[in-house]
Amino acid sequence: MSIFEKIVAGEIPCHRIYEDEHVLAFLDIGPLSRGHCLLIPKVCYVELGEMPAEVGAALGRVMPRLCSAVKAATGCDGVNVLQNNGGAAGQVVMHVHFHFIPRYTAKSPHAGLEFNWPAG
Ligand code: IU
Repeated sequence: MSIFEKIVAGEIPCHRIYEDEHVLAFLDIGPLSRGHCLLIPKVCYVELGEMPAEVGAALGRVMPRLCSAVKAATGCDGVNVLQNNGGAAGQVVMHVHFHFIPRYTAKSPHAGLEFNWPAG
């Protein structure tokens, strides 16, 4: 069982944001910025290329609303959606997940943690 399957099963606690039959969104335990969350399929696929199209569709259906909800809830100025696919790309948890990372301008009253991606 992957660590994220344990989160889905409730064996490891998380702050749930959205859930349906196929997907779960929850706050990242090590946020890169305030409000950083993850969207995952409930069934474990290690890499995007292994995932059936219907699971991709289930994730895709949620993405627009999740992105809007993250913006509304955090008051951020932008959102990076990022998916590390494979160890060489920085994937650490081997269960497909999409990062939703709120970004704040330096002037934002909501700014908290910040990070420097993309580095260029
Ligand atoms: P990566 O794309 O595999 O590098 O990112 C894994 C993310 O999963 C990373 O941001 C972790 O903070 C996050 N995470 C989590 O939210 N809860 C956990 O129990 C574990 C990792 I382990």
